[in-house]
Amino acid sequence: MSAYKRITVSPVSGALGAEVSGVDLANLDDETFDELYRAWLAHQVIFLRDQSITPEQQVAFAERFGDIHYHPFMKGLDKHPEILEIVRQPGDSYTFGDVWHTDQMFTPTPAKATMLYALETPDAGGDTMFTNLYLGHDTLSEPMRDMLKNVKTWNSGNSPNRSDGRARLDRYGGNAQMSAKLKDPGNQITETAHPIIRTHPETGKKALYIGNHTQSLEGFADAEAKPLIDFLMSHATRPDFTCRFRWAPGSMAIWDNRCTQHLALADQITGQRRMHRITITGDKPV
Ligand SMILES: O=C(O)CCC(=O)C(=O)O
Ligand SMILES: [Fe+2]
Repeated sequence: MSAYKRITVSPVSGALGAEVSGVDLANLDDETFDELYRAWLAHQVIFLRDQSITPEQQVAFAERFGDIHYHPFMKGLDKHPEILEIVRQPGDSYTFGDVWHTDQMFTPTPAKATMLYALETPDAGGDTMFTNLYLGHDTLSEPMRDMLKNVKTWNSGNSPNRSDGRARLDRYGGNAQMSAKLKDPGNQITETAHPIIRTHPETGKKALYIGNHTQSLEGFADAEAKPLIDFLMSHATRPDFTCRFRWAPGSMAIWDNRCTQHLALADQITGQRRMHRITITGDKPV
């Protein structure tokens, strides 16, 4: 018997991710939302197709997940500051989110969820990949997990060692529409330590909480931390821990940043790609 009465849930890979049908975001009742939320916790990222919603409807849907998070470095739409519009054109040399990461890991309370709604998509290119950080944790050896038990990462929003050492303004130069949205974070905190093994507050499962914002490991010498971070990042993003989503206009992806990483593929796109993104505030990782 299916665990769901209103929705149909079809996994897209052996690792994580499921397409969910039977949901109309323009007309969503509480029972359907409860099933969708359960599917989201179980599959870590869910994908909806053929949705047609206004910015107001997207904001209302997002608020069912929690409070809206505002990106410290990026401006939202003038009329809808909750929504960050992500745009890429053929020929742009910068792709927003083009390295494996988990959203806003550099803040004390990183994003719980991110939802991306596709308005314009190229015929080919511009897919998004996701990886399962529960698997990243569970497949480490016992001695490695033991060693990491009390280790903390140090994460930065604006000096990623791991993006050629270039700060945001410099990196975003290859995409005029994204660099125009950059803003000064003011006095918001953009560097934070977090436990590298985190317990998901809703599922109780342990995840390997690491991403490209991770610069170092607290108390470790750089010569010790770098190879360890390199190993853990390549382990966490093993192809068999991932799934890949191909967008079409009206597609929506909602991912759980507490147990996944994602990456926007910086491949060739045949036409403009334009998405509406909202993030939800999360808890302090423990
Ligand atoms: O555009 C995408 O596919 C994802 C970009 C990203 O990293 C994000 O929206 O958090
Ligand atoms: Fe992201």
